[in-house]
Amino acid sequence: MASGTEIPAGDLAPLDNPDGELNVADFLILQKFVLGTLIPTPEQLLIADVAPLGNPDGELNAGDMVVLMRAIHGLVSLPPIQIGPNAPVLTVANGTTDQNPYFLTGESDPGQEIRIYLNGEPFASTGSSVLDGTFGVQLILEDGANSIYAVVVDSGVEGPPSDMVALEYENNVPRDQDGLIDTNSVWTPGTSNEPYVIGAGVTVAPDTTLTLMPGKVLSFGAGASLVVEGTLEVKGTASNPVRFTSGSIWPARGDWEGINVKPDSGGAVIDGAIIEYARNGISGEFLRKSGHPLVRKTHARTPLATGNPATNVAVRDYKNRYRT
Ligand SMILES: [Ca+2]
Ligand SMILES: [Ca+2]
Repeated sequence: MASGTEIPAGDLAPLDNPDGELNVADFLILQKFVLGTLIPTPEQLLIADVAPLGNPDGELNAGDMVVLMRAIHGLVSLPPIQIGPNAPVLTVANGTTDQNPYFLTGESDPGQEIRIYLNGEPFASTGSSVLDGTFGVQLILEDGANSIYAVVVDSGVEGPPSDMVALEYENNVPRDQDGLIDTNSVWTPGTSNEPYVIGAGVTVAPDTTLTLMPGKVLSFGAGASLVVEGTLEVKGTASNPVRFTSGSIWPARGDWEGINVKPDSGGAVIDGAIIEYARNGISGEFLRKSGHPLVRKTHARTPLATGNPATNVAVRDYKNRYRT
């Protein structure tokens, strides 16, 4: 958990490779700092600043020389210096990608927990500490420009950030979708903002996540359905919902089947969706298992679920706008 290191105060020599001992060699380097013939690095300043004793003032002067000389002679003992963690390093260059989710990799001191910021918001954490000094996180990118950086988190306190990486996401996902989705996938509107057209139906395979980003439209062919054996995440918002609709030019209730979440799936979290013209908006036993409200801020212009919604679907902020 602890990511900082403790080093002995006053230990400046040999220069750039201190030996853990205090002697006159350390004093001579401090003297050069005080005289201005040698400029300390920020870390050397931290180590050299030993006075006032127990409450160093960020400056190097004769007082620090006196305290260090007394420490060298064993007349006082200097409390050790806490050096904070090094900033993590993202092993990714600025550039363009068509990968989404995007696998972000980086390096840090082993034992650290890393938090990733995406477009100014905390996106993910490595959770437990980084074991071997490398980390990897799947990021959900937005269309166009994305800014990414990482920080070390120690007991909830953030350390220094990595460099910022600018990543341009170019959506090349085919707009005609059918069959099995068996790799983690993110569908954004893309610059074209064309709908994703589902002809016969798609199935999200087990251990696979399909993420639908705000503003997107899914247009379903006659009798088509979205079957979830893995995980479905719908990240719409009130002002920018994800619309599940009929592909018919004269849409009517029952044109397409609906979203079917299988009992052994990873479940579905549906936020900010419009579900219309389906036979059953959402069906499945997924909610009975998890007990979580999974459908939020969603307008269903179709019956939301099969069975009894009160027991089968936990719903929050849900408005049934279906009219016969
Ligand atoms: Ca030394
Ligand atoms: Ca001082």
